[in-house]
This record gives sequence, structure tokens and C-alpha cells, in this order.
Amino acid sequence: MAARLIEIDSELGAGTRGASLGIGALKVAAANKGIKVFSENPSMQVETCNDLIWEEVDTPFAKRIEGINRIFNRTCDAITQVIDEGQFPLVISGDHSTAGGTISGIRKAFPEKTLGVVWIDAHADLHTPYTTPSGNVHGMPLATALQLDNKSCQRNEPSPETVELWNQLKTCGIHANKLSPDNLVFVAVRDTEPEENSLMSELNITNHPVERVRTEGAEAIVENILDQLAHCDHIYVSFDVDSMDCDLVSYGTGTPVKNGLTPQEAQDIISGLIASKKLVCFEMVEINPCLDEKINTMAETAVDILKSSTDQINQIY
Ligand SMILES: [Mn+2]
Repeated sequence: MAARLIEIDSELGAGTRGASLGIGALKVAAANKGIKVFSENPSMQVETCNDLIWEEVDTPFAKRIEGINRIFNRTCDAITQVIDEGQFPLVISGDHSTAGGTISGIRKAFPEKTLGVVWIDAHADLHTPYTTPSGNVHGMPLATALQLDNKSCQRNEPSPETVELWNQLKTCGIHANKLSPDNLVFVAVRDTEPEENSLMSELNITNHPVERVRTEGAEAIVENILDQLAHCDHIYVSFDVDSMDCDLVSYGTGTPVKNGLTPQEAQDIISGLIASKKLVCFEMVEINPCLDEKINTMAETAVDILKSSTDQINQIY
């Protein structure tokens, strides 16, 4: 099965502008390094609606949620199309909100299969319009997939319009359950709010913190993840580049966080998961070259991971 790149230059879910330029930054990095991942693999573009950034925000607890809804549906359709055509979806997206559409598409393509999700990220992305401190939807994609409101930690009063659009995000692609908390594994999550901590402990969601990756090694972590997800038919890996250490790599991402993974640790975990032969989709998000204090270092680091992951997927699947 050949990998097909799905490029989504999404911007609307982030709080800082520039995530939509992440794909361009990856292409520049690839060209400068002589990496042919973009010329050797077929690709498709999901149409976005970034012009909405110029409009007034009228849903402060889920900013631009109407446009994000459209992109959710288009992402969902792109994923199902690629899977139906017998290709392996490899998503490169701007802000992480689109991952809710990715999960919707995988579930729509395989409604009978059990999906495991490995979320490699500094953040838990479990907020909802009821709990968000920022209103940025890139902090909410996993709550859409888990179909949670988290009203027991409610701090906001979202408008009826927001609630309606939020409910549409939760049911995008498939009305049935999309993801069970037991089948979700975090890696490197280290910057969470109390509302998210409460969900993580209530739902007993596993996180493999950076220190554990470092002391036990990537191989042991992968083994542990695959053990937990042994009953899952498929695994989807979503790799937010902010999982990596911003001081070591670069600040070229929407919400950089210190004390993260090294690029090698991230690469080793991703590679071990691909080797399981259970992967159904790989995704890379949140490169923001406008915030990169070392010119294009985040994209230059990420493109190496993209290249080796794509090659490995093309070999194994
Ligand atoms: Mn994220």
C-alpha cells in the first residue's frame, strides 16, 4: 500500500497565526536537505477557509468553530477517500484541531474495527467549549473524538450556536462511539489544565511522560503501548511537534513546552509503532515557522521524521 500525503493548511484552531505555513516550511526544509518525500509520494490537498481569520470572533469559547466544522468534514472525507482507494493516509496539518476530522474519517472507513490512538503531544487536547481557557479548538480534538463535554468542570457558558456546532464536531463522520478512553495513549503530555487532569484521572487515560521514555527507553514504551492496545485492530498516531523539547529543537510551534522528547526519542517511538503493522494513519501537526527563532529548524527536524516514517510505511504496508 502506498502512502498518500494529505495536506491541510489549517490555521483556524490555533491561537497564534502561522500554523497554515507549516506545510510550506516542511517543503522548504525538504528541498534544502535534498529530501524527496513530497515528490516521491502522491498527495492531495484539503481545502481550508483561512480567510475566516479576518472576521470577528462570535463564538469565543470555540473560535471559528463554523469554519472548523467544514474542515472536519472535508478532512473526514479525504481520509475515507484515501483509504477506499487502497492508500495509506499520511496527514500533514497546520493546527491540531483537524485531528478530530482525521479520527472521524478513520472510524467512517472502518466502522466495525476497534481504533487505538497514540497522541504524542505536550498537551492533552481534551478541552471543550465548556472548559477552555483560550477558546482555541486545537486544544479540543480529543474531546470531540471521545464525545465529551466535561460539564462537571464547566467554567464557560457557550452560546446555543456554539453548542450546536460542537455537537456536530462530535458526530462528524459517524454517530457511534469514535474512541474509547482505554484505547487512547498519551506520550510526552506535560502541560495540562485542571479540567483536563480531572478527565484524565476520571477516565484513567494512560500518559507516558518524557522521564519514563528517557529512563525506560523508546522500545519499552512502544512495547507497553502495543500491549495496552493489543485488542485494537488499528492504531492511529498523531504527532504534534510540540511533544519535542522546544529548547533542544526550536520554538517553531504554536504552544512550545520545555522538557520534551528529543527528536530521536520521537522518531524511535513512531518507528516502533509503524513496525507493529497495525498503523492505519500517521499525522504530523503544529509546525509554525513564524515562531521559529532558529529560522526553519522545527521543519528541518520534522521533515527527517516525516521522511523516515513515510519510507517505513511504504516498505511495511
Ligand atoms: Mn496538540
